[in-house]
Amino acid sequence: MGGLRTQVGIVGAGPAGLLLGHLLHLNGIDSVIVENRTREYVIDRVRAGVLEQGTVDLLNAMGVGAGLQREGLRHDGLYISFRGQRHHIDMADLTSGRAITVYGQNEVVKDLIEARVVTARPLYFEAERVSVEALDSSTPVIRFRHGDADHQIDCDFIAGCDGFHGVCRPSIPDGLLTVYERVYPFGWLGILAEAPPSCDELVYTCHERGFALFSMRSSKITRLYFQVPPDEPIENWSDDAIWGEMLTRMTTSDGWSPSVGRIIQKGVTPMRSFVAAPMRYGRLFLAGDAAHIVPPTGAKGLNLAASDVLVLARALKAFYERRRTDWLDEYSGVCLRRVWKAQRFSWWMTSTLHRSPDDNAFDHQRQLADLDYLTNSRAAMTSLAEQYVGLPAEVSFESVGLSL
Ligand code: FAS
Ligand code: PHB
Repeated sequence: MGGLRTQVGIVGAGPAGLLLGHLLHLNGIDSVIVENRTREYVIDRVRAGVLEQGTVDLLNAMGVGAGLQREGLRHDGLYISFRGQRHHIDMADLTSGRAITVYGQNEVVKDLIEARVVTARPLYFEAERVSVEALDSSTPVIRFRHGDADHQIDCDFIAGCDGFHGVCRPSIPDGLLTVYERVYPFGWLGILAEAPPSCDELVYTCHERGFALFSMRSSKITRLYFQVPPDEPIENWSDDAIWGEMLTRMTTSDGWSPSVGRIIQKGVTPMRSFVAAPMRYGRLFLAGDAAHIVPPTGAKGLNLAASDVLVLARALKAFYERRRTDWLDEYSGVCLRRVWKAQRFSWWMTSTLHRSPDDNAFDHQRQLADLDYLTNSRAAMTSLAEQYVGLPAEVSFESVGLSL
């Protein structure tokens, strides 16, 4: 049995766990990261693609922004398309210069893993039978098997960054968490395609056949989605059928349509809104998808994970430097305030742009009127823009020893 000791044990090497590990490293705080998948699986997993201004600033301030600066695509605006017409929303103009950057989550994860390796701090992949215990004691424990050895890590704190299906949230005794959930009656069929982007910014489409989204990863790779029933088998969709549906929903009367190319990845993602509160139990702190899930329509998932760990890193730094515990006690409340705003925004984007099976003709006309108002009102466009590029951070970069 390998006995390890660390200040912060981190379960999960997704964006939340890796970002936290590096923020703690930059503040001289020790951590061990335990991940149950392989390094390749974690890197190749296709997920988010949109980074808020604040997440971009954080990655740069942490010194892990080289890839982002080299390959990230800054977008000052986006399009909302309905009734066969694209309407541009100039987010940078409406938010005094703030913007989003399109940079694949897998690239973010790859950059953070490389940074972790450079720090030589422990990062275990392919950990089996991971469990957490003694969460309400002063020495919580992570147990796992790695190779043919069992390991125990004695920690001061555990960060549960193990996503929605992880072990940390379910380890909190029953009855102590309040769960808020809405499961949507549709999912997204998403593809990666070898096709150069035919538009320089994202296009969100509300079509009578349902939602569709044009996004990208690079000057050669596009990422596209359309709405399907939640349990739709991907086998039902040949590549030709997928392109047929994409073009039907997205083509606009000015002749714009996504360029077609070889599909290199496809899958169906169910959609839900989920919040578990509080985001703390004893010495266990939940961050990212372990505590909350948003439908991807608002592109908030990855960005919320980043803002959670920024708040957690500040609290842990204050504890180790000044034995302050008030920020640890405030962690859940501070994060949930931002989480609920992102939940509201993601629900609104989802409800406004998707066709719900029990919607009737009145609902569709109301949606179109909502979009008509949105794209003709500076006030409404400003509201969307400021939420899409990301509301100001809850805590300052200085409070975690960073400067922009
Ligand atoms: P993650 O799920 O990314 O990471 C958790 C890590 O913990 C994983 O590596 C997992 O393998 C590991 N783990 C799980 N159980 C464990 C255990 N028992 N022991 C050890 N490790 C364990 N968000 C957007 O903003 N835009 C998008 O387009 C978008 N697309 C998405 C598409 C899909 C299919 C999914 C599922 C999510 C998408 N999201 C999107 C949301 C996504 O970006 C998440 O918000 C983001 O990955 C959250 O990061 P983490 O909290 O680190 O969780
Ligand atoms: C993506 O690029 O994968 C993406 C962009 C915006 C979203 C969701 C996904 O809302």
